[in-house]
Parts: sequence; structure tokens; C-alpha cells
Amino acid sequence: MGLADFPRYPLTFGPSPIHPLPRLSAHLGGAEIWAKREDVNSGLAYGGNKTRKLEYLVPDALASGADTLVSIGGYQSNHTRQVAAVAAHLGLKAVLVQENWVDWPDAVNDRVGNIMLSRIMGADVRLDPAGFGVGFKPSWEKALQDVVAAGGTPYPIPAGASDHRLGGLGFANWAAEVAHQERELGIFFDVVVVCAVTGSTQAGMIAGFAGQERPRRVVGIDGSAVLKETRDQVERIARATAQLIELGRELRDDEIEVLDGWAGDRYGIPVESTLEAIRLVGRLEGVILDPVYEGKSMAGLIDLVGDGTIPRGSRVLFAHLGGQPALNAYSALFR
Ligand code: 5PA
Repeated sequence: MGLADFPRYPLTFGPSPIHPLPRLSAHLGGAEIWAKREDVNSGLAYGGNKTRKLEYLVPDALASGADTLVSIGGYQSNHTRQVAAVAAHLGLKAVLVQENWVDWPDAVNDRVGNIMLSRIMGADVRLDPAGFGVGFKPSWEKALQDVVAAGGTPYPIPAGASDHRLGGLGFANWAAEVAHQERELGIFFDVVVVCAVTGSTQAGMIAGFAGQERPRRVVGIDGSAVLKETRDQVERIARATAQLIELGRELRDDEIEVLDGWAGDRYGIPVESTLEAIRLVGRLEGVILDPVYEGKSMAGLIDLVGDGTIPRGSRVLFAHLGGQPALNAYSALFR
């Protein structure tokens, strides 16, 4: 079975836009930087990378007869907000376990931004004091049991829709979409830069690009501050996805590239380079990045272009995966 044989339930507007970032490129003085915009990919609650992943989970959820999507994330999870939106769109219920992944002192961290949007969309939002971790949690098991006890049928969606058989397909499809857009534009991106946390975004890209004729680098920037675990997630999901879409060969180790140095010490806490990247891209391009994910991957891109690791003359595609609603919980940083 190839990728095209998997059912896909459209939740996006279509191919997400690709455009150059000319003032950022000139400022960095090396490679030519472009962006592909998952932050504007859908009309469902601001979209984002999870909306694309969910396009491949929804047919499975509907086929299972589920009436409730159950998922998990931090208080300011973008993923759970997208699950809430998709549930509303489909007329399903959503139960969301929102854990205290980030020890962030903002007084409205559990009230504004993503979590507020999920509440507006009618999700059953359950705050839980557990800390960061993308694995399977007791609170999540309990949420599933509660749905069953109430006579419902849950469909479990793990953190970031990553540890799910179909979790890598959305971004394998993204890779095909990029190739199509390249043909239309008559250009080629040598390097893709993407933020990695639960891993299936980068993993799907790797599996998808691996089947294309012309090789390119897919550089993951760790946003978790636990490089080994992030790399393990990306590798495991990339290999499983490659097998699922019948790539026909094993992925090579050098195809799995996750770099650290921009996450700081802790997931969810921006560092100086994050804030500089957010301000720079805001001021030069009018493009908004968040302090948890995209500000960190952009900080990585800026340094890799600046020090020549991404050589002059390269054309770089920054995967903008969304996440701006969380900015509302970080207002103190921009006063
Ligand atoms: C997230 C994830 P992966 O988890 O697929 O590696 O993607 C990282 C990522 N950018 C990058 C944005 C805006 C993201 O939201 N967010 C998680 C969430 O709960 O929102 C899964 C962690």
C-alpha cells in the first residue's frame, strides 16, 4: 500500500502556502529562506501541524464507531486544541487531559490561548498536575475508562498524534505536496528545517522525502530539551511510517537528523535565542512565531545559516507548524 491508498479526511484548505522570506534572507546574508505555512492551513481553530496528521486518523476514528476523541497535552497544547476543533467539526465529543508540562508562572496559563479555545469549542478539558512527558499516562487511561463507563466509545489519540500507527502519514503527504509545489514554482529546497517534540511531524517528512528521487536534508530542531528521546521518537516513527507506506528500503541513519542547542534546559520555556528569533521574524517579515516550538526551530535555522552549516546558496524551507495561540500565556516576555 502506498500513501495514496490510505483514506484521508480533508480538514485543511488544500496545499498550505509556500512563500519566500526575503528580508530575513537578506538579513542573514546566506541561504535563501522560504516558509511553508501550516499555521494557516485550515479554517478549524487556526489549524497547525496536528490538523494535517488528523486527516489520516479521522477515517480510522469514524470507522471504529467512536463518539469521543480522547487526547492529551500540556495546558497550552496546540494539539489538543486541534483535536477539539476536529471533534466539533465532525459532531463528536472531545475529552482532553491537559497536564502541567511547563512550570510557567503566568497567572492565566491555564485559562487563555489554546485551552480557552478548546473550552469554547465544547471540549471536556481536564487539568492534571503531571509534568512533561510524551509517553502514556495514567490520567489518559482514566479519561478513556471514564468515556467507556459513561456508555461512550472513545478513540484514543496520543500526545501530538505521534505514537499512533497512522501518525506519520500527514507529513509524508506534506513531502509529496512540497515536491508538487516545487515543480509548479520551478525550484528545489535543499534543506527543510522543522521543530521536533513528539516526533511524527519530522518523521513523516523523512519517510515521505525518502521516496523521492532527489535527496535533501530534513533538519529537526529539538524543542523538548531531551535530545536522545526526541531523536528516538523521530527515528522509530520514521521507520514505521516508511514501512507503512512501503518505501521499499530501510531508512539510513544519516536521514534522521535531530539537532539540539536551542531548546534551553526545559520544554516550554523560551531562552534568549527564542525571543530574538520571535522578534526578528516579527519585525522583518510580519510573521508570528511562538515561544515553545517555532521560535526555537527558527533560532536553530538562524544559527545554522549564520555559521554556514547550511551553506550559502542553499534554498531552505522553514516548516511553520503553527502554535501562536500559546503566545497569550507568555505576555510578560513582551511587555
Ligand atoms: C508541535 C507539537 P511534533 O510533536 O510532531 O514533533 O511537532 C512539534 C511541534 N510546532 C511543532 C508546534 C506549533 C507544535 O504544536 N505540539 C504538541 C502539542 O501538544 O501541541 C505535541 C506536543
